[in-house]
Amino acid sequence: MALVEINFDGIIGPSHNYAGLSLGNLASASHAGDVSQPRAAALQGLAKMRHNLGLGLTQGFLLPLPRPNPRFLAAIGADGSENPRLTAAAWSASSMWTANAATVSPAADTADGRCHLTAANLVTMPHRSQEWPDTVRQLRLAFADPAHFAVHDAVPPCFGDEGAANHMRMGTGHAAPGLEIFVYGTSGGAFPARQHVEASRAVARLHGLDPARTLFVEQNPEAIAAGAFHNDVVAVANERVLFTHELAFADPEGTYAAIRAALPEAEIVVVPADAVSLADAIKSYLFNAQLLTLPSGEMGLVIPTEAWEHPRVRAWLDGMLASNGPIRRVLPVDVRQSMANGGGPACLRLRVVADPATVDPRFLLDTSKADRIEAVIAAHWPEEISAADVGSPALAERVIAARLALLDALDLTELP
Ligand code: SUG
Repeated sequence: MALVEINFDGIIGPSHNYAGLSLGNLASASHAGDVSQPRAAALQGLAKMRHNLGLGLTQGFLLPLPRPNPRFLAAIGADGSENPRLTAAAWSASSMWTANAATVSPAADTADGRCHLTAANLVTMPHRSQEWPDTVRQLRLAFADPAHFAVHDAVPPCFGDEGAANHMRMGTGHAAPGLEIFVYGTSGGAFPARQHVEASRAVARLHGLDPARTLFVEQNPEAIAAGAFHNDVVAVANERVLFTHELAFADPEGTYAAIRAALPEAEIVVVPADAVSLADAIKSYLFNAQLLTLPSGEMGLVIPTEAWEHPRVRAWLDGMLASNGPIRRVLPVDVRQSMANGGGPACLRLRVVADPATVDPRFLLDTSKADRIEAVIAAHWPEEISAADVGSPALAERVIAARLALLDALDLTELP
């Protein structure tokens, strides 16, 4: 089979909760202390995967990581009873947002003709910094074939790296050589800039990218200060199309010119701030969308229902659909449980261009496997977790057993 884009969604783990751990992520802060619904969350994520499978697209998934994380607690000499924020960190289900699992360069872009993946160190947020060692184990299992894939450890922690959420790829097609665009932050005012340019440069070197087809673009500090803690909250690209908010980049015109110089076919759809303000874009997560090439060749935008229901965003989308632009369909999905922690449809997926036959089939989804996953979630995932439940030994046992039931159902028990 030919090379295709495969979206690997994170299955939302059984410890999903709202602990308000992410400074600069407005949704996470505003839902701190709310009661979460892990079962509903995981079913919403699975329904999104089924939706995209139903569009005729290839769909994969990654598994929740072990939580509460015994290795994280051991590394800081804690047993989980010391400090509620550290306990919550050890329980965090944040690996669901696989757009932060790694940065991926398809084979057509790399010097050795293999698809390269570098796990993201996620060092800016303690609860996320524990993810990468388990993530890299999983990536090495899913993409084990050395003829087609190279999986790198995370770059050193002195350089913050948040993975594909700050990386876009444009080109004439998924299989053709592409332009890789790394977006870094320098200052977010009160909020941290999570992506360091030196991390992006390191990833580009590790992947053997051609400097003539690689751009390093600064994120607009105003966007970070407004709550765009990752670039994928204000821009998304697919093949020749970039869909972006006017205020996403520090130098928008320079960025568009550099893209057009490297890719003359580029089509840049800019949403002006006087139609959708930065605040509306971040609240609705309009840009945290999956911009997908459908089997018909048309492009569709999978957005969260929050964007579809937002009056000014809806007005802009209606105008876009009525015009003759490159994005022909808008497809709303309900991922409200993830959205309440700042994770929209695009956060929940990692894009990998590959021949599905070269990927470990246990990580690829079909309808019968989705049924199997759904049955495990329905039987084992807690219905609710309140702030007071986080740290409870009885709930920890249930969360651990739930994940193991899923690994068992998918024949993936070799994952630690
Ligand atoms: O890193 N939220 C995640 C959301 C990640 C979204 N990903 C992308 N934009 N690609 C984060 O801020 C919330 C956890 C908490 O508050 O408990 C959290 O980690």
